[in-house]
Amino acid sequence: FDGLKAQIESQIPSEIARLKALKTKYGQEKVGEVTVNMLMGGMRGIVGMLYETSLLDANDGIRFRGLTIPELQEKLPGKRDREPIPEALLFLLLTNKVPTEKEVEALRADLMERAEKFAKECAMNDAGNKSKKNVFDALRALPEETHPMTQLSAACLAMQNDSKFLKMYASGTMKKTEYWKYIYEDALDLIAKLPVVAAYIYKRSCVKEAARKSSEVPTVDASLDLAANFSQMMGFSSNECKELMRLYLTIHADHEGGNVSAHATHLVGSALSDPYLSFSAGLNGLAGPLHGLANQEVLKWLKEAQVALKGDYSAETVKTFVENTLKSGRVVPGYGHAVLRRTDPRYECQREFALKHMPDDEMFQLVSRLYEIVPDVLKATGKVQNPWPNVDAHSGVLLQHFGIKEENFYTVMFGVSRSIGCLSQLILSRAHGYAIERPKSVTSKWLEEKFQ
Ligand code: FAM
Repeated sequence: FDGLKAQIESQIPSEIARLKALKTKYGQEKVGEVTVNMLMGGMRGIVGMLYETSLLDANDGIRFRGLTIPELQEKLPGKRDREPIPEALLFLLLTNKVPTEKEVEALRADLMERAEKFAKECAMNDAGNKSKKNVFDALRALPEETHPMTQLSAACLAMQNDSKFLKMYASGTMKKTEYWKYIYEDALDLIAKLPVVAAYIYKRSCVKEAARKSSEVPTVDASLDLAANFSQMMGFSSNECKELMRLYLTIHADHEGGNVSAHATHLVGSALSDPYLSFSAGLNGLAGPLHGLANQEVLKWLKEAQVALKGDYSAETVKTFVENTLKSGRVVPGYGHAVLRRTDPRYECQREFALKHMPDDEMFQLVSRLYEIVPDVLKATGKVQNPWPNVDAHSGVLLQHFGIKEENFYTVMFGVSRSIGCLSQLILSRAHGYAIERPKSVTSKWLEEKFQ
């Protein structure tokens, strides 16, 4: 299947010409100013990179190639029920075009073929030729209690041996204009392999009951879509859970370029590191509690609240619980955002999913109650820029409901999804010849000398 690759290729000349014209015409124009506050505040608000696949507006929320989440839900083809499938989003991100049903199906089949081939080869490897190690051997060598995110990132590195870009670069025969083709192959391989590796990590390390545990290479059902197969490999075959996985993998895929995981992937990739190296770096950033790990933190916190509140979700009691969290020096996980200044649309669509599929779930009711209370408590601190919930405030409660109760796995699912956005941009960055990143840093002494 080369429909998608051919479409990307056909767009490259006009995209490069467009970027060149932008540079020629506006190369000397200013896009903003940098204050010392911005410099010292984590580069907040500095316009400093090109990132085509999505754009975040403080008030409108995220747009994937111009489309909001409700628009994705409406317009992307390939749906099994109501939610879009991530294959359709991947096509959109790479081509800036809503694909046809046929195009989505072809991409789905391509990804599932890659996944199946990978899983079969590794399983055969396990059964037969023990001298040829594979990524699952690398994971088995890690202690079972190693954090699942560390395992996922290590797995990316362990799979780097398979990088086609790496081999071509080392051969010295690849032209610069061809880089993207091998990055594309690696990226699609990686997007296909990650759910298999993640399901393996789940069953080996996260699941506690002996009956659900396994250290076998998962079996891929290539007739399914990527998300449904992921859910099934983890041991959840209900249609509702598959539908949740489609929503989950779609909405976590991309959030413009400056967030830690996207930026880390982009930065490392700019040194021509292959997708395995680059995305492993992104995952390491996603594993931080202020970024992707927040979904794990939220669940822990909700469980703490359940114990402390003993079913009393009255406004006063919940408010005191939230205030105590702040008093203990912790952040309220799942609330706040560096860019957004409203309730995250990714929160809203998960809330809709909950209202449709599990309105009576007790933990969902707690989450809803917190939504009424937390913003005012955060506003009262006088320093929180955005008191509204983000994506992580809701995802865990949905997963719990459908049986995915092991919260230390949640960020791994985020990572599986994030590969779709980060790696799409990585392909485009190489296709359009982006430069290596090298911003200027200064010392505090330099700043003092400049302004004193
Ligand atoms: N609870 C308590 N304090 C908070 C807060 C929260 N949820 N959000 C922000 N603040 C504090 C923040 O710590 C800072 O305090 P200091 O000045 O004492 O350091 C102050 O408010 C101003 O911060 P800000 O400008 O509003 O936010 P930042 O842009 O610095 O940080 C976040 C953004 C996301 C790191 C921050 O809101 C936070 O820590 N939230 C909780 C963790 C979380 O949910 N992260 C997930 C973000 C998510 F969308 C993702 O990446 N998956």
